[in-house]
Amino acid sequence: MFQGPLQESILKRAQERGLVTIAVHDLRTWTHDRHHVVDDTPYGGGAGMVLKPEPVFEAVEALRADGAAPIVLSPQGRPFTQRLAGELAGLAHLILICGRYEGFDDRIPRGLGAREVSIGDYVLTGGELPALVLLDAVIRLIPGVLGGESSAATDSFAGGLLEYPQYTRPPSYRGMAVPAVLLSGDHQAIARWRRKQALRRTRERRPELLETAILTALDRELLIEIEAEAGDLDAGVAHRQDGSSEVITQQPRG
Ligand code: JCH
Repeated sequence: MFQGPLQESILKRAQERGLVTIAVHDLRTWTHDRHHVVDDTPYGGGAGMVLKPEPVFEAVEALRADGAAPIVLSPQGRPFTQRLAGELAGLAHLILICGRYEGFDDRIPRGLGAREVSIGDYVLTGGELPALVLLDAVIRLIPGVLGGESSAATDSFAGGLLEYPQYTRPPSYRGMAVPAVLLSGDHQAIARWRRKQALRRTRERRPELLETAILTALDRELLIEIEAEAGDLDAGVAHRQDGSSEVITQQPRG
């Protein structure tokens, strides 16, 4: 499950350039029985199996010589965010613990003093894909991993807002034109348009992000314009991207 994503593109290059080292270990290495069993039935009954504590503790004790930060991937974890990715990118050594079955003996995260992290409110079959998601988000924040121009600092979420819409050639495709302002060469108008679009998208798709975003005085002016335009739309006034507008008349149905 790990070699595919880790042996492609940016994550592959980061490893080749020595910016990050990733080792994958099989928990069955730290079993002592003939069949290398890592799961057992849950106390108290119930369907399925849970991951046993012994192999996980022995694995982490063998691997954490330098005081690495253990992280258990789990649907019960703290939500993984860009902020947490940034925190983890500042740590020297992470140990990502991936379970299977119906979860973990609860003494695993507790006894290891591990962070528990969830990549989202849906149930996957194990922790491997969450670990890869976390690795991808963290590794791209390590200095030198991305090219200098595509700085991770200017990403969506870095400023707490969604990204503005982007366009490339051709200028018109299947009846959809690139907004004229982007072809105007007016850099100030472009910056203002992009900021307004970022605010509009955030308001429409993720309004809760506006509560915590860092907003300037200009942002608050733009949000007032956006609100007014949304109110107008309810009242039957359409605004075009070029700034013109018109009243929409609607035939009564029936
Ligand atoms: C995992 C499972 C039923 C867990 C076993 C280990 C993480 N964000 C996120 N979604 N899913 C996971 C995740 C991580 C590790 C494991 N499973 C499967 C199945 C469960 O409760 C009924 C819990 C899922």
